[in-house]
Amino acid sequence: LRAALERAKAGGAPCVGQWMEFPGYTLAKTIAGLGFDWVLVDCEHGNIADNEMYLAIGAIASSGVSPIVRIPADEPWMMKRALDAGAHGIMIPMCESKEQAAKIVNAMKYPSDRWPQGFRGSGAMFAPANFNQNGAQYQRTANDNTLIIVQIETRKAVENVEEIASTDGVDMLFIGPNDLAASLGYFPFDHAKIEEVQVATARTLKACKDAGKYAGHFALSAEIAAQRSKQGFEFMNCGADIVAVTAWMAGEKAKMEAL
Ligand code: 3PY
Repeated sequence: LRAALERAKAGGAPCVGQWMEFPGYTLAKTIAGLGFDWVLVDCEHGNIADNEMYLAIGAIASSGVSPIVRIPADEPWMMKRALDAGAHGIMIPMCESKEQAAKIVNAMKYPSDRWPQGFRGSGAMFAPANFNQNGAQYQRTANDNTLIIVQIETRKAVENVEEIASTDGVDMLFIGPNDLAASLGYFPFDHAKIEEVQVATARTLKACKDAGKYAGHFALSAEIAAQRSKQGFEFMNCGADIVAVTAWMAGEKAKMEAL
């Protein structure tokens, strides 16, 4: 995952993935088999319970693709479960301050010389296999290998974005444009057309560049993802399973009715 992000940062192909809202080993395997850099298992808004998260992570990692889990909130126990299941990266919604970002980082790091404040508990039984490692190798390298992604999606987050970006251990800031628009007082789905949202987006991107952090943006199509890539974002999805299923099936239904 870090190699794909570095490729994107160096001006190569963006680090692109897909978004899973449905549960299922076979669905995860099918999406990962399409050859994305990553697939995100959305445990914030998706219908994905704990055991289904485990299955999806295993399916994605065994396809040579990086599983990323979005947890519902910045709860250390949720980070621990997703990390222990073998996620290569964790996305945390609604990060609003440097203090919150630092707490997130500490929860995701094993205590070590580099991370004396780290408080992740040892006991990752299943994660090593999803990194093709044994337990000791995983224990030694997890702090460096697992990606910490915080979401910028509120007015307060944007006000503090330079400080959040400068937080040691935060790897990426990822814009949730719908929540950001809502927090700024607009209808979420109109985010692309709203100047204030785009100004906040540009400020977040600049904060990432200045702090040497990766920048990510939510996108539900290749066109939008490519636009964000041109703007300087390294990491974006280009769709979601629920959107693919409903758009395609509704389209076929409409065609059928017209035949
Ligand atoms: C948003 O658009 O607010 C997101 O977090 C993407 O799911």
